[in-house]
Amino acid sequence: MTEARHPGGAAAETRAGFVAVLGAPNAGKSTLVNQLVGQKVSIVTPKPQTTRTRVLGIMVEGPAQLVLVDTPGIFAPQRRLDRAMVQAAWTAAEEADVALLLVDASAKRAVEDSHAIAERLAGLRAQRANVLALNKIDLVKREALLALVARLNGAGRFDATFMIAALSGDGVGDLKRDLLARMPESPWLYPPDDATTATQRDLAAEITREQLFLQLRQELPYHLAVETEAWEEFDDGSVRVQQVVTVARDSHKAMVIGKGGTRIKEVREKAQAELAAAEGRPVHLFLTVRVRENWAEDPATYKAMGLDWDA
Ligand SMILES: Nc1nc2c(ncn2[C@@H]2O[C@H](COP(=O)(O)OP(=O)(O)OP(=O)(O)O)[C@@H](O)[C@H]2O)c(=O)[nH]1
Ligand SMILES: [Mg+2]
Repeated sequence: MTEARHPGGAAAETRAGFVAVLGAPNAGKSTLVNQLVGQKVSIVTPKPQTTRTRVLGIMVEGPAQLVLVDTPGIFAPQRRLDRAMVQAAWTAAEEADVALLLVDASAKRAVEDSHAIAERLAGLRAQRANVLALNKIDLVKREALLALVARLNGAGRFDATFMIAALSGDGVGDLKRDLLARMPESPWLYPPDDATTATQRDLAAEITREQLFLQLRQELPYHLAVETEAWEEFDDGSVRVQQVVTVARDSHKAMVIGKGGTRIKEVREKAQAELAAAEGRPVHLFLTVRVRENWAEDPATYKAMGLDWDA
């Protein structure tokens, strides 16, 4: 068909579009985006609500460019920050060419956690395709998977269903081919070598936040933010990165720093090593912990994170 309209030019026809990756917290959305892009563009932890804003991962295969929109998990929001995170996910779905619902098939409440999202996506289907992917199939028996598909897609709400393990990449190739084929004819949306729209400063702050998520207990990771304040490159090829960890209380600051500074030292060392590997050059990371009681109730915080204050 394309050939008929563009004689001789069919092979050069490009396609591109956005795929919003949606799902309950901890479904493996960021893991999947990193797997599809082929490098880490979004942080991953075993804790829910790791991703706080939309993160774009970009990949090209053949004539098609996929722009994957990693989103914060969708859950019943309590705080203003939670509300803004959930809204960011829905905005991504509304703006995308394809909505991909990712479900943690190993979760006890897999259906309950995703049912409302599936319903709302069904309502958006007039404008876009909805694809369902059951994730973490390495942890689940096949019979259980089939039962889960029947419950989630019984009403035929989805245009396609896949079973994957985002972590190992099992099944991800088939999903990728399906998504690529769904992209509309379009010029590419980003330079083909770009893997993300996030800046080095953003990525560096996220790497530190990932360490804080991994190393701090209970609710503490949800009450802090990280920002890169300075990024200075030297002639010897190294880079000096200065970041601030903002917490809401003195007691939180004490826990982030740890006894004799041991916790912040460990966070700094791990984040610095990962950043140096990502940058492919020596990195000197400096962390300061600051108390700002109302950081989560400050419109400037939301603007900096790309979230909507009024969500
Ligand atoms: N066993 C197994 N674990 C997985 C798989 N995919 C992701 N995980 C793990 O699931 C956890 C959550 O992964 P994330 O990618 O951070 O999940 P997310 O959906 O982005 O989570 P939020 O950003 O918090 O909403 C991590 O510990 C991952 O390693 C998989 O295919 N198999
Ligand atoms: Mg995530």
